[in-house]
Amino acid sequence: MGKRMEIDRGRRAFLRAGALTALGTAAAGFLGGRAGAAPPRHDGHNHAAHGMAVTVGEVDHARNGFNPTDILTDYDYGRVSTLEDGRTLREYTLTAMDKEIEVVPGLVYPAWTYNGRVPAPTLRATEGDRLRITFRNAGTHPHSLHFHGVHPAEMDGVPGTPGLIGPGEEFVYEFDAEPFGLHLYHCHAFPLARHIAKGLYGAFIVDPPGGRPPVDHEFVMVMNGFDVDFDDENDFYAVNTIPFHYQNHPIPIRVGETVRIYLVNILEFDLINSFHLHANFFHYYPTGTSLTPSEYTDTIMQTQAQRGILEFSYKHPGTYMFHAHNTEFAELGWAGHFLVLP
Ligand SMILES: [Cu+2]
Repeated sequence: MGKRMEIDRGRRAFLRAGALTALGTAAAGFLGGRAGAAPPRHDGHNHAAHGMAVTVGEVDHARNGFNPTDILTDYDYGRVSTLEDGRTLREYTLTAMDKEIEVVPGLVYPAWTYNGRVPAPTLRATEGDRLRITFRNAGTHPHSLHFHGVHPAEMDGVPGTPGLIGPGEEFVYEFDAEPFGLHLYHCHAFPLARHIAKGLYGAFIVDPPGGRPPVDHEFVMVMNGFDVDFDDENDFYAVNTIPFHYQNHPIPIRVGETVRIYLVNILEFDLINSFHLHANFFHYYPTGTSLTPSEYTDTIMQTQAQRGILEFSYKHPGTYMFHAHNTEFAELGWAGHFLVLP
């Protein structure tokens, strides 16, 4: 309990300080739901204190260079060619670069990114494909690409291997896409927590030969967070980086349409993250390495680097929440809506 109270105090102290400085007036509305700090309305009733937490205004997606709505369905299949042995070769280029990202309106975070976005591009291949990834470090610190999957030690991207490179250097990773499933990649330079928390991670989908059964929608969701005051505790939580994005911009689907979510947890500093779907249940495929679901549920949890595939459809039209069932995370940004149309 002592530790917990310290964490809470630290966060609140930051949020209070932020309201007066960096967060500015726009983001002060964010505090309304969190701490009841919004100014009372003319009838003296503090409406925000009863409603859901939410950000006021919009971050500048164009300046950020990415939009979480687009990230849901943005898959990078690489530059495709055929090898002499008939196998498919997929070539990708990833560049590490320092970049400021507006996380909530008015609050800019000095991120480290692959290709200028957080999360990094979702790389997608089919099991057995050859992958060739040219990695350039245009940042100010040593970085690497560490893939989850099966590959030789020298392609593992950890200290002591050729894949950990300094600023201005380049390295080509080459290995086969295996096993099929939902994986991820991230920087493995030390201190690891800092290199991950700064934004160097992305989803890596390996489809089974022949693919999964077709669905109406496939969405990529990377659960992450931001420690904007660098005290090794997260101040904001999100799916695909921007807190409350899918609450402010609900994801439209239709009754009866089949939905597949590729869900990855990369959250640093907190032990466990979770996903809860409202008024519905989903089939869950841990790590996506089997075509048979292991569970039919409405809530799953993942520790860092755990991931899994969710499949569901909605029976009734309406607006439905999805969010971390760690309630604190939900109130600090990890909450969204599906808009289910008739
Ligand atoms: Cu790094």
